[in-house]
Amino acid sequence: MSAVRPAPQEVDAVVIGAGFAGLYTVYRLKQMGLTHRAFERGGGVGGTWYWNRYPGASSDSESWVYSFTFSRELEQEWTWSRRFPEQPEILSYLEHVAERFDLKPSFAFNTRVTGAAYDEATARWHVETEHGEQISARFLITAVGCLSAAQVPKIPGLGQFKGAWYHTGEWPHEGVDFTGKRVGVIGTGSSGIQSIPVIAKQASHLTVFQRTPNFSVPARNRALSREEVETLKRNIREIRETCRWSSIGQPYDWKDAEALKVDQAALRRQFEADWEKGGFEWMFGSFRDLLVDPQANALAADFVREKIQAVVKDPEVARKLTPSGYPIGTKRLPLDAGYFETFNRDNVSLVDLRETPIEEIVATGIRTRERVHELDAIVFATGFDALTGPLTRVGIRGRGGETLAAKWTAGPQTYLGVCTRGFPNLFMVTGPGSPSVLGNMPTSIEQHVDWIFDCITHMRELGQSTIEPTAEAEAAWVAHVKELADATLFPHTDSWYMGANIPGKPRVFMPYIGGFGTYRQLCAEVAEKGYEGFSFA
Ligand code: NA7
Repeated sequence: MSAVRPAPQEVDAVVIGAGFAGLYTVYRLKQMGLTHRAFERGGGVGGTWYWNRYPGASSDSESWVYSFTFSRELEQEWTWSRRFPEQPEILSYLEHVAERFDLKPSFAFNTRVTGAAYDEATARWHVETEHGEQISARFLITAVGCLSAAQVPKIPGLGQFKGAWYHTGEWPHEGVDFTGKRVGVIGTGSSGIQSIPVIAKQASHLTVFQRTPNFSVPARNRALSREEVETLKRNIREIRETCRWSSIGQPYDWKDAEALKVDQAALRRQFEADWEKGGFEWMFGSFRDLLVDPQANALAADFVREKIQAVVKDPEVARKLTPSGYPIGTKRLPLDAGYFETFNRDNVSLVDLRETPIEEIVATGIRTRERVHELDAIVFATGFDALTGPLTRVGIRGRGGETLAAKWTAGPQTYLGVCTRGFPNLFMVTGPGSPSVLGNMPTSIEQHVDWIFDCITHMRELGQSTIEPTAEAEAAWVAHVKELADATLFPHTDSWYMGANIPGKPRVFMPYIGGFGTYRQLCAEVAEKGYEGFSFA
């Protein structure tokens, strides 16, 4: 008897991912009574927080905004312990959400989606998993995260290294004990800056391999008192409402004042006061010209440079750690817990890769142009193929078999960052061209998912089976995203926002930088005008 392939299972929607976005998407699907299957490559819920278990991993948004708003009960029941939640607590929160709303049964875990092809004849998506499952769905909703495709640079010789190596974004679940070990960390982005102070306390020696010195602002993380928690819970609705309409989805916004127009003593006082507060507010709740005017930016950059010089005792190390040549804030600004102080420890050394580049990895460590640094373990804090990487690697094929990767060779083409022409009924939660990583992620996610479900409701009411952007609307949106970015200092810097960290990736500023509140308003207007810029069939 020949093996007959079973007919694909038919559902209304397939969801990929079980992080904040996937969980909320499944919640909404259940609420609307739409049949669905959801897939997650990890063994449990959590997304980013399932994988990024490196020492010191923490959210850079305050806990009271880095959470869901869709349920008042959930909001009141859950109590965060710290100002900035750390990875284990965020993972517990997401597990709680999954249990509380009975979301887990919707997911197949340890199941990678290996392809999704749009069939024009049936107007349905055919989705395949690594286990050979076939599903036919009307809607494909990607909730794959923006920073989930980990990048290990192709440094020759990694295969011969006798020690252990790790990427921060794919950290072993059992944890890693660096006690008594000589550890090398490559990379000084947020993950490096969060993990370096913690690893330094464990390792016998830590060598930090730095390619570009980074600016960083103190997080000043701390436990929340009972009184604070009570006040926050009492005011949570107003706090959240402010986030919804602010520039970066946070409960603060740019000040009306401009750095170049205020008195320099007042500017200094403001910088100092915000520095003491800690957190992103130092930059993104500050003078509104900081990210658009190079001279204003230089005032902020000089302030941080001074702080570095004041903290780091060895003048040569301080020199190497001091960033220059790019505006502060145009690489994703890290928050830290004693990062620069760590370089005053006797067991920490810094290798400036601009002076002595890595040549290869050898059995016993890393060889730079100068010498071999003997290591027992290497930590790659080398980042991600951001925003487009998580989507293009799924193997999504639209009309005529075109892949997303092929369509986006010159940079992502989307309308509102949620849909892309030629891929009908594909919805990308926090896709490129939306504010996504420039805002508080849960705020971005909820807005996108709500918009998607309003759109699906609209289609249901009008009996429409497919939606996709018009060519004109998509081209205009791509141009608008670029125009907004070009009015800022961001495009001048090599950053993952620009795709500059991935060899061969087109140099395009990928997120929408017009402000989260403005974006929310635009999306609402598109919907009010009968989904202007979309065509239905
Ligand atoms: P990032 O921010 O992309 O940082 C990666 C770091 O690794 C950065 O310092 C890079 O230097 C460095 N890097 C990358 N490739 C190499 C090679 N080949 N050699 C040496 N150094 C290298 O990633 P993170 O994981 O820290 O943060 C990602 C986001 O996650 C973060 O912003 C939050 O939003 C959460 P470079 O600056 O490119 O010279």
